[in-house]
Amino acid sequence: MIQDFYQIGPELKNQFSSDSLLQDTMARLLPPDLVQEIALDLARFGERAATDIYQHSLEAERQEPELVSYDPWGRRIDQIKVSPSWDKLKDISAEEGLIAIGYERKQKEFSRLYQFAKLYLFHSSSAFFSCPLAMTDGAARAIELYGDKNLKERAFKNLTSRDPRKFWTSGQWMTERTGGSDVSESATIAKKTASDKYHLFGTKSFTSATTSEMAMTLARIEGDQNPGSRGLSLFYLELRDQKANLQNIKVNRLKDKLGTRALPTAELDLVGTPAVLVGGEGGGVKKISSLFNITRMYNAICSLSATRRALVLALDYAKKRKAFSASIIEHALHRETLAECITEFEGSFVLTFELIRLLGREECGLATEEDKAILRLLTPIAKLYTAKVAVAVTSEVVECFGGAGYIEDVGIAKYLRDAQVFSIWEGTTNVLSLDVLRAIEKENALMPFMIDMKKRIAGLLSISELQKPIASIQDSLSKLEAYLRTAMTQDRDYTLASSRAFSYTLARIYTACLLAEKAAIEKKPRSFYLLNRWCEKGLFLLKSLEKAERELTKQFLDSF
Ligand code: MFK
Repeated sequence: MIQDFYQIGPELKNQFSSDSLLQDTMARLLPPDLVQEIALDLARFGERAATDIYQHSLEAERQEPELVSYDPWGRRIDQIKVSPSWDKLKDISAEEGLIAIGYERKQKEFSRLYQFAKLYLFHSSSAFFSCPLAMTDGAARAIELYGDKNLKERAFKNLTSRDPRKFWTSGQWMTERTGGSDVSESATIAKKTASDKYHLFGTKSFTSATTSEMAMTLARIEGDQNPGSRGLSLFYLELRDQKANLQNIKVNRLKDKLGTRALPTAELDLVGTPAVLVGGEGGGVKKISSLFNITRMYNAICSLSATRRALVLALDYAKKRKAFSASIIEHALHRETLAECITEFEGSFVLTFELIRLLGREECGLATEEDKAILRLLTPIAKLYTAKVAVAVTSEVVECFGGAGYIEDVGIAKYLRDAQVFSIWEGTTNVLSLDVLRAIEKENALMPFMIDMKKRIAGLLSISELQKPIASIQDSLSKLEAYLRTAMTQDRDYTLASSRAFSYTLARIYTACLLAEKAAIEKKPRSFYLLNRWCEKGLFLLKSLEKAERELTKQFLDSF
């Protein structure tokens, strides 16, 4: 008999009301009256993220951006055409205050938590409009810190506007042909025309959000003798003149990317583009780090959003899809697989929201020196960790859907393609691991970080359910201290070669401390279970990479 049988696809629900982790986190980190105040807005927005906003993202992905280089008469116009839905996502971003909330600071130090909760709901239904928003937010922060009166009155106001007619997005143009990691090789030259006015000449090879109104970029002022990144300065530019023509910018092509296909990412030539120096000459990398530290936080929140979206769909499907005479959720092995993914997701969620909590405190002048150092160190840690979780989990979720997951119109495969950008954009895992060392070496961030971990677990041994995981955390902390003592006796390459495992170890132990603290407050069996699972997977991941060991690695690679 031919069976009239069709699989039932997964279903998207209100993205806030169906997310108990987000609701609990808001309740844990915000005062009750504020939670009450914002919960309605989050629930309303969560519904939109599952309905009209989501539909716009699908439409934007169906109609990919296109570069029109010439008009019918052969004039070079370099217009990037995007879908009306992409434009609509921009309007929605303004109306919903997706940037504004963070700068109006009506919720004081909790504004960032509120804003990032909305961004978390938005990202997976935004076709990566979250990427221009990340750079917009970063640009607003850089201008807030380094901009003059003019920039604050013009650019900053537009970047943080709730009015779609006034709202601007910003690009962040750092990457040149020499690469995205080693920015010191940047070759763009700035020729001075008047006091802080310049013209830029060079090539920027990855400029996402090229449809933005403005950009922040790096260039070397003509005649500057400082080598490498020391000689780079930070510039602000507006892409178009009053007639909407590009200002001495040539768009050479749009990138044909693995994912993020609705997002226009271009290669540009700057051929005398007018620009304004921001924050004085030199120190450009330091200044633009205020921007990319924000985009790295967006990377973390968007990684979490994508991870959750994929997991929710996989769970929904697992309840409906039958195989071997039962729903696949009934199969013990499938349950184990999903539980492992959820553990990684929830751990990195707690880690990232702690980072955002600290950001809010810092921007409202409430952070202690220790908080600031921890914020600096947690930024690369959360970015690198959440990105890898997103890639691993979305890959597993494709597998959860079997062959259907591998088919484009089912809509699952794109989560994996899109997730791959998280561990590249705004710094690869290795670049971020080196930034962890930079934070420790330049900002002395390790000591407050270690003290903070110990403080969080102090006294928790008295709770019987926590005895085993706390013992495991303490053991890992002792091993970490032993590693640090050894590292001090070794050469520089020892520290460098270990820096990824070191960063992972910091992520895993710090998260374990946060989960322990949370479990102690909540006293729910589920919270104890999550903590145990997190700890059992392992917290200390470092191994000895002494000179002889590294020599073997070298020979191993040479013989490949
Ligand atoms: C969403 C879809 C996207 C679509 C597709 C996109 C595909 C990907 C395209 C890309 O290319 S993404 C790549 C983007 N690039 C980056 O994120 C930069 C990666 N590289 C780094 O982060 C390097 O580590 C860095 C450029 C920072 C190295 O620069 P330097 O100048 O060799 O480092 P140095 O000398 O250590 O730092 C200069 C100053 O900046 C120091 O301060 P001082 O001048 O006071 O000494 C540092 O402390 C400071 N600094 C560096 N990183 C910092 C920082 N300060 C605070 N926070 C940080 N993160």
